[in-house]
Amino acid sequence: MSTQSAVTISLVKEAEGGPFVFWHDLAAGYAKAAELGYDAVEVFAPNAEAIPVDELKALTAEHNLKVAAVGTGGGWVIHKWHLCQPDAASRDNAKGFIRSIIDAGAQLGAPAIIGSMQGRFEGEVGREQALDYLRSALNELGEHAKAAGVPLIYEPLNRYESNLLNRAEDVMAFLETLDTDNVKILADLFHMNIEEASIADALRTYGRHIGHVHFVDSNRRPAGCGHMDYGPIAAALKEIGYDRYASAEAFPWPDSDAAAKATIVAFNQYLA
Ligand SMILES: [Mn+2]
Repeated sequence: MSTQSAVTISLVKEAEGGPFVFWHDLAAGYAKAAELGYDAVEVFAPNAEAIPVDELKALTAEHNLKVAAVGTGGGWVIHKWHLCQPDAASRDNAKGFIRSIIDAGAQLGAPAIIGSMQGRFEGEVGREQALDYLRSALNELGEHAKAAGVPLIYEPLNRYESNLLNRAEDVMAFLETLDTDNVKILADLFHMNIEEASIADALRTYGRHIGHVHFVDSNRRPAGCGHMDYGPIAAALKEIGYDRYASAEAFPWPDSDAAAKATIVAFNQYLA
């Protein structure tokens, strides 16, 4: 099996203006994704209760599209919770929020993604303390996801969004300190373009640990609308035998339909 295609649908009002292709209408997003030949959708909901599992199961059956992954960023965008906050109550809120999204996604066979919910170190929380908080949370949530039958996806971010782990070498060293074997890496090409000397080499460093890819261009516009060099990226993904999703997490530029179309054209050119 080769790489599968996916496209994002955001249901989060507070995230408007963010890098998601389709917005607020699951049925319309599924219909358009199916028409363009996508394999799956990635759903970003404000919380677990807002993930309509039954409706998604029906849409999945109707359009023969799977749910590639579910996002957890609503906990940060709406509540400003994250896993490295100084007080235990806030960290527990963050973990509970993510745990409930893992459970909802698992009913659809979809893993949850931890991106902005990882947080950052600042103030009274130093770097090592924050990494300890993150390690503990990933161990706990990774094992929770394992029991639910899905991996847990951890997304390294660029330096402007988190100061914890920005580069593949550092991420891999950290990953080796986890007790759980159920945490996979999300390789987001936009973040990697900012941080890595070579995106292709970084993908090889991650190797079999990659569980999801955010397929997007250098400027967060859809693939093909920036200056990303996809040839070496595609070659690296093929070399490591990547067979999960390349998901369009891009601005709806110039509009949602055109962004979805541009991405699937680039996907078919490089990754299909
Ligand atoms: Mn991403």
